[in-house]
Amino acid sequence: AAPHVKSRCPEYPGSKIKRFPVPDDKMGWSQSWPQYIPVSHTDPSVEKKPVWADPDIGSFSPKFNAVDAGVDRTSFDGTYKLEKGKPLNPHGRTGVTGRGLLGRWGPNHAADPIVTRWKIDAKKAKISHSVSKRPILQFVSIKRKDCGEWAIPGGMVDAGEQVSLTLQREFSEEALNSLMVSAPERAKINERIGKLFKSAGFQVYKGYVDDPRNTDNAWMETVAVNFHDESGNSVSELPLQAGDDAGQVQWVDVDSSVPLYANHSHLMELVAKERKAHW
Ligand code: RP5
Ligand code: MG
Ligand code: MG
Repeated sequence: AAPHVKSRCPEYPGSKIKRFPVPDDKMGWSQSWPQYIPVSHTDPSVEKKPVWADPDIGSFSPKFNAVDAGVDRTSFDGTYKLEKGKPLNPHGRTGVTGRGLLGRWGPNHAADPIVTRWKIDAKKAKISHSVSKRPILQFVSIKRKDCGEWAIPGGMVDAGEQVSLTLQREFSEEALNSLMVSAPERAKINERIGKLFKSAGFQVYKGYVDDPRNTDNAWMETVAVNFHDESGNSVSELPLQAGDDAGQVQWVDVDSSVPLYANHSHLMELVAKERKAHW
């Protein structure tokens, strides 16, 4: 089974709320556990009813396990169960009920654009790792403002949005700061990255994300796609500038020792394997 560790982190992000501790052998819903008393939590930012969030269950009963009004409520893990009208996390207990920081009941769909190039020296020769002897990949990484962790510049799929568009949009917002420039400037940015993002890319992963914001009733899922600049002259020269929920942005070496947000280290491992790069 995919790891379910960050989804059980002791303190819920952006709060002082302590999750009810869930041991490995009590994760599954099929295990009856009468002593389980999870904490209910919905962040004030979600309760404010922003456009990206659902209303509370009760007044609201969307079609779960279906695409409903443009919102994809299906899970890559198959059909999820409901309990008292609320979706149950397919990977089991997390110690928190409600939505926490997540807007949607059930799956919250994101897309993760993994933009890579080879690490090169002054003479433009690929640099190999001294131990693995394999060439080193670099990817565009952002430092998340919410937790300070380095991550892939991913983001939520808007209602009705094509995932291919989310990938390009989130990359331009977080790594190129496209939200803060004029419309013509934004068009120029999209023209520069459009070719790379229009290429098929390598679909790295599609599924559940072990994200610290997950709860018993709301969780992250993603489609991660690798766009690789083999020659190093299409995106290498991009003027990286952090924007939106990113505090910093830079090219980071792909290496197993670099800690990353949520399950992003696992995603980078899959990219390294595919490209026969150092890991
Ligand atoms: C992670 O959260 C996903 O892998 C994606 O990178 C990210 C999406 O959430 P926001 O960046 O919009 O907060 O689970
Ligand atoms: Mg974003
Ligand atoms: Mg983001």
